[in-house]
Amino acid sequence: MSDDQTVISRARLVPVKGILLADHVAEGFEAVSAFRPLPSDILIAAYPKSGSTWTQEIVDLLLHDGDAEICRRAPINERTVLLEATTVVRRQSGLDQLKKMDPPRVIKTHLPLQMVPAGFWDNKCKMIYIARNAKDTIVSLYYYQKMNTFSPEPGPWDSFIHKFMHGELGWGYWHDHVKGFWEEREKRNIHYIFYEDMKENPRREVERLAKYLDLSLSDDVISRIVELTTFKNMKDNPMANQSSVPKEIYNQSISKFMRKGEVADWKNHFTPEQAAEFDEDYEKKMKQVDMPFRTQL
Ligand code: PPS
Repeated sequence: MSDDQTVISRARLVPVKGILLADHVAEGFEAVSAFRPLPSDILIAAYPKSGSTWTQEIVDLLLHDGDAEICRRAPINERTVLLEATTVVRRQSGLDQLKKMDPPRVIKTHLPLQMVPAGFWDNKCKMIYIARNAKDTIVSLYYYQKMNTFSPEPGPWDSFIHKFMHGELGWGYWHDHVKGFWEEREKRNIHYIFYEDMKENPRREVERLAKYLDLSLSDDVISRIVELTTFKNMKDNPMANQSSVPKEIYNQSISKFMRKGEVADWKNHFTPEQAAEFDEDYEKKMKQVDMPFRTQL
């Protein structure tokens, strides 16, 4: 029982194909794996807390010519659907939601590349991957697991860092997640974005996204989309800020979903010793790839 008398049953992590998933997601994995997408489906993939909601909002706006009203037709989780969502945390599973949606459908997943349903590759669906530097991702995830009362208990910050380094937080190692999509991006036509690039030059990234999606939009529309998807505007938008998720699930009095939206917030959380240990581990796991991650702008 929590302080406000809400019964909380946090998820347990269980391995599926060697990857730890929340128990309710693991239970539904077979059905998710068998999902047959339409060729027009667009998949947004990301390790948690990397900026996927931001990307979902941009893509929905791009598909609707920057029409703010249309993009307020429903909360972000209903306009664009988490493939592996279950009825433990949502009114409907992702698979049931998808049955009722008209194409082109925007689908989100946190699954690592090797667990993405084969149909997405068979149908050559457009696929966008968003990655964020590891240190800011883990800070964001720590606050998220505090406020998302169905996610595993994060525990103390220091042990959370170790769980991240040892791949004990769900969805597999962050390192493998970002590398998996990076290494396949050319062969499989994956549009790879970095959160830090979006922060640095959102217009350039929105234009790149439009091009990838074969959309030709006016400069005005692009400007409007950039403006509608600033951190401040999304934070104030009830259809984008996750305020419609019941408080029993997302307790935003603990931490807002739209929390800070910055690059280098990790500096406010890592001690110099923690940063040094993290960096040493990071070098070992990332040395074979040359990925342009930035931990500050
Ligand atoms: S989730 O729960 O996995 O879907 O989270 P995700 O949406 O991938 O990532 C949440 C973090 O992205 C930040 N965010 C933004 N940053 C900048 N601009 C915009 N528009 C934006 N929208 C969301 C959000 O605040 C989370 O990061 P932190 O660092 O916690 O603030």
